[in-house]
Amino acid sequence: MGKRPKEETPQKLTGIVIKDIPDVAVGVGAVSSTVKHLSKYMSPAKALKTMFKVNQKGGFDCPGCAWPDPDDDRSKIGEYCENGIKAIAEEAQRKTIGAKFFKQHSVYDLSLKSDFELGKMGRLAEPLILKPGSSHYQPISWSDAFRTIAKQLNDLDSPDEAIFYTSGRTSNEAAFLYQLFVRQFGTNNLPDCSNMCHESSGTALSQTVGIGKGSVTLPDIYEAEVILVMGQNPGTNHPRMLSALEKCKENGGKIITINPLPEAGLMHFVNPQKPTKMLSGGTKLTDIFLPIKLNGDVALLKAIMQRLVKLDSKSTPVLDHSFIKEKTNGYAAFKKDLLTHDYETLLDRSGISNEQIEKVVDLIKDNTKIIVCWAMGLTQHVNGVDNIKEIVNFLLMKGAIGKPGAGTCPVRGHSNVQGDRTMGIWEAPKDGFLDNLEKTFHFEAPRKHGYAVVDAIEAMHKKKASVFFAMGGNFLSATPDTLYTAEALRNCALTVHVSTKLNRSHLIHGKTAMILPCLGRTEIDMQKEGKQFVSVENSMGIVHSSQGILPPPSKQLKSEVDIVCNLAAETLGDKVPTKWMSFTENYDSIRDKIEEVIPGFEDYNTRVRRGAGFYLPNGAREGTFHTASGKAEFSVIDLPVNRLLENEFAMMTIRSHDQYNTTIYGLDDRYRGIYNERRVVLMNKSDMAKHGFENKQLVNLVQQSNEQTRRAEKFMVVEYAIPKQCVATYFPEANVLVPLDHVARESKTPASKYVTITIE
Ligand SMILES: Nc1nc2c(c(=O)[nH]1)N[C@H]1C(S)=C(S)[C@@H](COP(=O)(O)OP(=O)(O)OC[C@H]3O[C@@H](n4cnc5c(=O)[nH]c(N)nc54)[C@H](O)[C@@H]3O)O[C@H]1N2
Ligand SMILES: Nc1nc2c(c(=O)[nH]1)N[C@H]1C(S)=C(S)[C@@H](COP(=O)(O)OP(=O)(O)OC[C@H]3O[C@@H](n4cnc5c(=O)[nH]c(N)nc54)[C@H](O)[C@@H]3O)O[C@H]1N2
Ligand SMILES: [Mo]
Repeated sequence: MGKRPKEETPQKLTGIVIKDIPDVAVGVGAVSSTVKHLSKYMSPAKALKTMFKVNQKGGFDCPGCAWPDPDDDRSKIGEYCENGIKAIAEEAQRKTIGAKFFKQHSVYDLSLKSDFELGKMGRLAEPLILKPGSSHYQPISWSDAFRTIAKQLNDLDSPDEAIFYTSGRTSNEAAFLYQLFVRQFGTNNLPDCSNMCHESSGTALSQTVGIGKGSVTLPDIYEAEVILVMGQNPGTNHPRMLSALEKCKENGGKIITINPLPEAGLMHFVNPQKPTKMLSGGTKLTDIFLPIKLNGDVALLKAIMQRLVKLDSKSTPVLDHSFIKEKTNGYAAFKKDLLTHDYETLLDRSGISNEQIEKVVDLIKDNTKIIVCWAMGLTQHVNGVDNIKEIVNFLLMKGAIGKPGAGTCPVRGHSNVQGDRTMGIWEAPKDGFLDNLEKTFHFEAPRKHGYAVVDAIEAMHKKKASVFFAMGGNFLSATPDTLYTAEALRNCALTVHVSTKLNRSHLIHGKTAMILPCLGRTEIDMQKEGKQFVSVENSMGIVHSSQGILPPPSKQLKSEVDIVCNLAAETLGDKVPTKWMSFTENYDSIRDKIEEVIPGFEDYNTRVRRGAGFYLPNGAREGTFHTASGKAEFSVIDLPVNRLLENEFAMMTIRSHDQYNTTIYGLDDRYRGIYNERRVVLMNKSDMAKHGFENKQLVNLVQQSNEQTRRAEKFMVVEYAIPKQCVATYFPEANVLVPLDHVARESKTPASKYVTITIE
């Protein structure tokens, strides 16, 4: 065994360049950046062919974000966006790494590379094993790999000693089979990236409006009178959303942006698909920008709602009283509590002035078609679930849900994270789902809830679990408390990753480790009965097909479906009646089973073949609330207390423009004017003066809790328009600072948007 691999991205600085923040997003800059990125990996002809097929009916679903495609009327050059193209280019690269590469590079050597460098090595080309005590990965045959994993699983004292993680790119078909395999094996240990992402939204929405998903469709966005965009940076993370917001504005809608940072994309947008707009300078998207303090959202919403309640009268109602009466529960208690809060305190906690709040209230009081969009800026807080419930309170008092142009819009991250949940990737499945699974597949499903992400890390750390299997993702770098998580993974007897690209989770491993290379979404999936397509569900609950078009970069790659079937057949043998290998021949057979188990998938194989796909049932969208009371629930939400000492900062960890979660496409954050460096900490000018920090000064970030100190060294201070005592760093470099137990109440989502640190 060689030296112990490094868990963190090495603390190498790459040479920062700071430029002015651009005042518009997308436009020519994005188009040229797109061409640059694609041509790094493929010929211009191939690049063009690929671009034409992105998010087209009959094409493949972009492996970037989960923003939906228009039902009709899709742009002829592909519903592409700059960052979608980067995601495709990253996957579609032809360079491969296999036996020879891993013979040359030890696991330790690879751990000295940055995440950016690891990603650039190429696509994983063949199955690999790292044997106990060995310093290098070496090839293993697929059959030996499956046999080794199956044996390890079957030797466990209890199925609950194995953990099966999922990232959110896995197709419906693969996800459905994967959860079936895991439950036939005997556990509900199915943590997923959703636990770190929109779990707070799911929890809050299920309790209040009876469905853990958003209620709006794209046409609703176009039709809305007011849209609030809270804690979200679509210019970088959901660029196609900007076109939808543009349409809303063209129809006379107004946009209120609530964010500690003036994110470029939201301020001003030049649609790359509208050349005339490009010449005229584009659209100003945000009408009112509220530079909120970190975690000031509950205070802000309370202030707005208090003003609305006080304005409301019999002669000039601003609230929807008939909706409140007929469709909701708990309004009286909610209102009583709301009015107890001191208005000045609310302003102070939010960091927003009375004048700005009056402007918002003016806009909202006479409108009823209101949508709130949100993402990680709201979910990743200790009070993440409360944040969402407070949004629901706000929509309910205005009657702004269950009708056109109004409702909830949690903007999902990974391209199929919502579909994976629908397919049963969940550590806390509902009994009804398990009942159907049992009936269809004739086995007894485990009923005890399994581990979510944070519990899974704890379990491995305490040696209560010893096999870790990941369907995609980069568990080590995506999770909090990197060093602790590394110890947890190192405690395992076996760690296995089904992956397309090399990442840090392959390097921090159990006694034995394996990498199983799989096809990407863009690639042709050829099986016994011909080319297969898969299906996915986007952020607005539309299920549609995705068909790869590129030849796979290596003959040895298997589809995720194929991998699950082989593993299940090898592990379960004849202990279950399911004919596992038959599913690989034609994925229609998987969809038939999904249809039997999950409501809303009637005629799946027919409907998924129709153009844009089909909508899943959504009660909240129709104004029917499947809660215990049959009504939408108001909630009484505590006002969060964000106490910071003089020398402390609240730190959020965010994404740059050149990354997809832990995959680093490049070192620039163009829309924030930061180039060629990721180890930065964005800080307010007056804080810099107060603490004597200069621009580009090197500092160490320190987090202290439960008598434990976490350190992230060598970060560069960058002066930025961010509220006082708030700082921002990039995920995943700063994940070492997020304590494992710093999670949202109820949803257990790591609170990585508010970590208290000091800076030295
Ligand atoms: N290109 C690209 N696309 C992606 C991803 C990617 O990494 N790259 N990731 C995908 C995934 S998995 C996800 S979940 C989404 C993530 O999409 P986002 O949620 O947009 O991503 P973050 O960078 O985490 O941005 C959070 C935003 O919230 C703001 N914020 C932070 N704290 C607060 C707060 O307390 N209150 C308010 N109001 N705002 C706050 C930040 O300033 C930032 O603008 O994007 C998806 N799409
Ligand atoms: N501090 C902090 N931490 C965070 C966040 C944050 O904002 N701040 N955000 C959280 C969020 S929202 C999320 S969703 C998680 C993301 O957590 P993950 O989903 O675990 O991480 P990714 O970086 O998206 O995973 C990338 C890896 O997936 C593999 N991959 C890519 N495509 C495929 C495919 O088609 N099939 C398979 N099998 N593998 C594939 C590649 O090997 C790649 O290296 O991180 C969370 N962590
Ligand atoms: Mo996410």
